[in-house]
Amino acid sequence: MISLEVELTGLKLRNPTILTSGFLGVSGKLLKRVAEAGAGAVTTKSIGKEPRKGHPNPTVLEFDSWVMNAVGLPNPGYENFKEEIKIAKGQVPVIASIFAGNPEDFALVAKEMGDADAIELNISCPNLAPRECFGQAIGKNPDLSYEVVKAVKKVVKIPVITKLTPNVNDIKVIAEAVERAGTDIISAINTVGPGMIIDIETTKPVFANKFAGLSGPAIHPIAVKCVYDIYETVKVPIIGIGGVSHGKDAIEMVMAGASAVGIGTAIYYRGIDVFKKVCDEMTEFLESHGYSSLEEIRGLAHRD
Ligand code: RRO
Repeated sequence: MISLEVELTGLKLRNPTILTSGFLGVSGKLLKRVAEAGAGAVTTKSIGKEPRKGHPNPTVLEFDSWVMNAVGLPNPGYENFKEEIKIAKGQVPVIASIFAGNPEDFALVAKEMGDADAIELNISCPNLAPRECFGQAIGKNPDLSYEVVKAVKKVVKIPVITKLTPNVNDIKVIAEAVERAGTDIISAINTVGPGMIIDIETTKPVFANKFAGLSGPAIHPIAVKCVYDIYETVKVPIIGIGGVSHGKDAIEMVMAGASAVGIGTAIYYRGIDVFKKVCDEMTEFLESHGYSSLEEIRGLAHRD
């Protein structure tokens, strides 16, 4: 039996499937359930300095090939969330996703996440008004992205993952900036957009927030290209996120250069067992093609 174990700078995983930050990361109990269902690591919903309500409903809509969300960073604030991380711990590494509006606040929240096994810096959420300097307002700017990573690296010892947005001219520029600032790992991508949908009967935008980020199978080719570009630019390990629903999608990500993959939206389509299913399908692919490890296929798509 081929081992799917992977090690990302300081983070040992029993398999390369990671629950991405999102709706199953809101409580310690839910994170535990995902670990029990087979994930190699789990990520919390993004946590900020203050409690936030998020956008009004509808916030998530599912389509045949993609999901749209405009959840709007709802969270109880870091003080009220610390206990959930303690509850989630035990089975697999717990990654605390955090967001803030400036480097100082990122550092402040990061310092309080010491019970987590790693921190993910969300500088890539597309669902905020431009006047709110959160999310991709930071991640679209290489200098700001650099400052955030630098500030966090100064105050924490656990591995730092930086999550990039695809909604930029050139993701290589951002990847280079966050590596130079000391990020240990890069995860990519956050949702694409935002986009919008209009109800042609009522003539109104369907989302209360009007605009929403896209995830799921439709964005997978964009995510693969981003991972491919990042792999050409940096040395740090990459977590490939975006439309990973089946083993073949995960294999594609690894061939583009990913060391592990994030799974989130696929839970809507394939259930919570998707982590185990993807691992079984990856193993089956490797065995049937005569490969003996994931290492053997990492970055293969870059060969001439
Ligand atoms: O909460 C959200 O609306 C959200 C976040 Br924090 C994110 O990083 N990506 C996304 O699509 N939605």
